Amino acid sequence: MIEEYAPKVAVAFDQYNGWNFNVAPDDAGAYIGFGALRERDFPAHSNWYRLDWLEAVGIEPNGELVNTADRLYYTTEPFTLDQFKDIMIAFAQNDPDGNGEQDTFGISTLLIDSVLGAFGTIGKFGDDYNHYENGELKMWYATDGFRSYVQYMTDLYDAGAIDPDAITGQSTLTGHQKWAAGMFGAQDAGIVYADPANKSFMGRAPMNVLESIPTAKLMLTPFTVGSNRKSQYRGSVARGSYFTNAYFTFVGAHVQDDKLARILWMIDDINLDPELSVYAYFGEPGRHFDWAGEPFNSAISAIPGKEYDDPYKEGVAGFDAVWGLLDRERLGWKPTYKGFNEYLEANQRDQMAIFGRFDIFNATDISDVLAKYLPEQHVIAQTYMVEAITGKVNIDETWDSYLADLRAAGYDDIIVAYEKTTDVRAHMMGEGG
Ligand SMILES: [Ca+2]
Repeated sequence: MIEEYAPKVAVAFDQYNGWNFNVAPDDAGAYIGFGALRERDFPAHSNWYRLDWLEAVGIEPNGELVNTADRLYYTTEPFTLDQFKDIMIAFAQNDPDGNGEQDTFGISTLLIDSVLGAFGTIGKFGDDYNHYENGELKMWYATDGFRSYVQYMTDLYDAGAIDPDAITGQSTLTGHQKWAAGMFGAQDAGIVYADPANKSFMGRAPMNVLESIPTAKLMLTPFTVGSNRKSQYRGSVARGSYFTNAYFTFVGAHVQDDKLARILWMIDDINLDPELSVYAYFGEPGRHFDWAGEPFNSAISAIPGKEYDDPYKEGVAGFDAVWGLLDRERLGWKPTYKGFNEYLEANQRDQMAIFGRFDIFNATDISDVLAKYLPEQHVIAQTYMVEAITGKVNIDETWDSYLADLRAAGYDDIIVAYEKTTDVRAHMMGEGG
């Protein structure tokens, strides 16, 4: 019925593994929904730097520097880990803001994705990836990559390049306020924020510093690369719906076929017919929104001068105006970062994914196991990370006992439970698993 009454959905299923993903567990030939497991085939985040600070400390970007808007740039080549360390130390020690005081930091976090990725692992507390390392399934905080990361961060800490509030986890200022005040000079953030026309983005980091400091310049780069010239991007695998509407559409199991045909037809058109889907999501062009460029081939923008009660909810600001439709080639990217995104798509695709195991079909007890053990795992890993980075413990001497502490707190049970879930890469490649 999907092929007959929802042909555009059928094409999407062909493209995104849907025929494999949505199979009803106990009913051959039946489908339970419109979900997808999609490899996100483009990086959504980049390194953001204060370019005026790089200029002040005399560090040249790699690759070609491209100006996309007033005081907004991207460069086509990432920095290496060695360069990143030099930048962080210079930002802390060489007075990049020129006020004569040593009062700035490189970063304001202990966990910076782009550096963790350069060491070959991804994850954070609350977003706990697992992946294979040398054939062994591990939680991210137990990998050799994490160990190397923590070792690297000790040098940044020694040089005063890390905001000490990141160590204590406490501050009177938010990260957004610190960035706006020019207290640190590099962070990871979404490429999507690089949009001066978007007021909600201008009100938060990283863009807010362009308004608070008139001489500030920002530069995006691809994620820092490790010794093998590779990085990894967190958020590589997305599980969800193909379509915003279908995500909220539930159809009774016993609905008659003639009604189901009409439901499928509506889902097909509202989501995948270009004109109808634009109308359903954003309203009428010229009345509710403007095209940023050519109709159906550019991003959604607010109408200049029009008062919106809430531009975000009305779909002309924020993520929805960018990510709203399946076909992001057609509607996706604001002109300010289109070039950067195209560069990343062409050059960084193979650096996207570390696939581990995931309970795609909600068919194992992994969520119970995680609920039982993860809070204590977080305490152990977070404490170790802080103590190692600040030099309270020697990593070479304590790494094995750290792993033993994790094991004593349920680590092996987590791995055993994950081993029963689906191997994501094998599944996406149609190999079962
Ligand atoms: Ca200073």
